[in-house]
Parts: sequence; structure tokens; C-alpha cells
Amino acid sequence: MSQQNPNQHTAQTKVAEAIKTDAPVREFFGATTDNTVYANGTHIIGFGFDGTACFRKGTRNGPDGLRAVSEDIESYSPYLDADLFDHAFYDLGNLSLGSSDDVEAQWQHASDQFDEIFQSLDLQANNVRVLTLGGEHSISYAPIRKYLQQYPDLVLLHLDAHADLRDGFLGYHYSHASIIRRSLDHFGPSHELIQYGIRSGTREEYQYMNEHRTVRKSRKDFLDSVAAIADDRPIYLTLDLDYFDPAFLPGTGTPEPGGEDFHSYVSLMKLLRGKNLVGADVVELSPEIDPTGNSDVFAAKIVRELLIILNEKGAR
Ligand SMILES: [Mn+2]
Repeated sequence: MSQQNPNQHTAQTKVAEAIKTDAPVREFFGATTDNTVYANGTHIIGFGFDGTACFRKGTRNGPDGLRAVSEDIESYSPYLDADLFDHAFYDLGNLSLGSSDDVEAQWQHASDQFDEIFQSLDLQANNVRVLTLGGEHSISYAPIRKYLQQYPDLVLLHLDAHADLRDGFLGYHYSHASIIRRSLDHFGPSHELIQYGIRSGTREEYQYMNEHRTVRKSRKDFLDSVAAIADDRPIYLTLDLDYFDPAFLPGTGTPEPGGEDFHSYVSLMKLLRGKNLVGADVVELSPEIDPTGNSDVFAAKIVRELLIILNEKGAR
């Protein structure tokens, strides 16, 4: 089944060029792929990097794994009673890792490319939303930093099994285990961090979360916190797929038992729909770890719901 988005040419105000990305193997859900950033549009970009992964790799193929299964799942979401094809969205392809064998150089190359595309672009004025697909969690650094710079009152929602607050890990300053810590380096006085799903970390990470009250410890507390965010306050979601229980989504590098299910995610999406979600990333899908392919399908549906919500913001 090949899907085509009938609305793919409706939002045509070009605001930036993204000419240097590698072309995607397949576009996501029939999105337009002409390496152009459009005003009032949601843009997918792949950052398939797994260099600092400590346990099991394979997230390098996450973006293309998602694109591959997107052809075979419905564009209509019964949870939101909305169709992905109600609005235009774009697939900018995959950032290039460059030609170096050094993993830090690869990460830097692709991060620089992300910066190059979006650096001079005012996301807010042009109503441009970016959904970055990983890759391991370290890839979120460039998009989160960009969003923190653009939105001085941004709420960073962090869904993950891991606290990711280490000050570097296994010698990597920008490790997948440090991504939230590195994001905090760019926090201003009105930024806010809300973490949920965390069930693994060091004593120091837990001390930090408890002291700064960043972590929500029950689903109800978490959903209440999201509901309490002012409707127009910008929200960025960074979603590590190991947030979900490995029984549902085993295809991830660092699985932790005791995770969330799809229904709790739907509850969050219904809440976020009434809020001002401005960008997101979905990371840590490793297609090769789950040969059944179920994890890819699960993750593609996670991305579909997010895309629908981001798209609706463009339609306002
Ligand atoms: Mn994690």
C-alpha cells in the first residue's frame, strides 16, 4: 500500500533550504520531500546516529525503519478522530554523518547540519515545527537547543525510562545518557523541565530530580502537570521510546521493565492537542533489536499521533 497525501502542496511559502541532507530511502507517510522548509508546516528530519550507545546499537536505522512501516499503517487516528492527511507535512530526509570514522565527529557533522538548516530561521514567526527522528538520544541536543533559544518560556517534556542527567558518560560529553543535563546548560529563567517515566538512574540523578522537582512520580501527577500548563505556552516533547514497557516496544537499546503503555500515551496526546506543542523528537528506535517489526509499527503510530497534533497547529 502506497499512501499519498492529497494536501502535500498546500503550504507553499518557502522559508529555508535544506539541501544538504541525504535523501530518505522512503518518505514518511507520503510526505513531500523536496528539501525545502515551508512556513506553517511540520517537518520531519532524520538523525540516524548510534555512536555513543553503550548497550546495544541499531538506532542508526531508526528513521528509515519508521519510514518503511509508515506505508502500511492507517493515516487516520481513531484516538484523535483526525487524519494525518488533513494537512501538509514535509520530510527533509536524513542528516548526513559525514565521512569521518570518529563517532564524535559524525555527531558533530549532523548536528552542525541541523543548525545550518534552522539557525537563521525564526520558527515562531514562520510557524515552522520540526519533528526529529533518532537515532540515539544524544541527537536531541541540536533541536532542543534551537527550541530553547526560540522560546524563552518553553516547557521541555522529557519522557524516558532514564534520567539522562549524567554529566557525560563513557567519555562522551554529549552522550545519550547526558542529553537532559546538556539541555539544562541552555536553560533560561523561564524554561521548565518536566520528566516522567523515569525508572533508572544514579543516586545523584535522583537527588537532582527530587531537589528540582522535575520528575513526576505517578501518571496522574504527570497528566495533571501537563493539564496545568497554560494553553498558549510552548511545549517541546523529547520522547525516548524506552519510556514504554519493553513488553510493548522491545526494539530499543536500553530497555527497562515497568514502563508505560500506548493508552497512557493517547491520554497525553489528547491533552497536548489543546496545548501549544511546537516541536518534538522521537528517539532510540532500533529496528534490528526487534526482528518481528512490531516495535517499528508501535513507534510509527506514536509518531503519527504527534504529527497530527503538530499539523493542527499549522492550520490555525
Ligand atoms: Mn532512555
